[in-house]
Amino acid sequence: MGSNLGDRAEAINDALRLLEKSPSVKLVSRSRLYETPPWGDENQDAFLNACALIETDLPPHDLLRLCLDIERRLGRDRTTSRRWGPRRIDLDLLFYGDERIADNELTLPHPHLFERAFVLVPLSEIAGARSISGRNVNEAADALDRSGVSLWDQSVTK
Ligand code: PH2
Ligand code: MG
Ligand code: MG
Repeated sequence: MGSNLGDRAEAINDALRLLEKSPSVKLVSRSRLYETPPWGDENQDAFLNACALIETDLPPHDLLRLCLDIERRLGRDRTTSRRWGPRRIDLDLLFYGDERIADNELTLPHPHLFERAFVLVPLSEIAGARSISGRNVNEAADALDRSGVSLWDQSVTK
């Protein structure tokens, strides 16, 4: 999950609440919030990122549709074509068990997962011992430059 527009923490927490509301989703655990420098398109505000581990009986593409629907309900504007640009809320699927999928709609595991400290640092909090595509999440997180990635202090008003 990521947000860099408006009340970022609210967007992520609202997304989690809506996910949990689905009868097909059980929230197993969630990471804390991290403030992270923008990746890919550096000319934008810092993100808050977090990861959640869920159990679901939805097949991957149905889960993707649920995520897109939640993004829409939280006011995500997809009319702007700026790649990697600012967003109110972004819900990305990182992996789904050991499934490998590559079609027009969905690539799993997420193709950029191992390049991004903003993904691996929160992910290692809730799934550090897990292996994805044969790589251990904790080791991959430790191997990345995590400069600028910091635990977000919610007692500080931003
Ligand atoms: N998401 C992107 C592009 N860049 N940078 C950070 N720090 N966090 C994100 O969630 C993020 C990003 C595309 O979805
Ligand atoms: Mg994304
Ligand atoms: Mg996305």
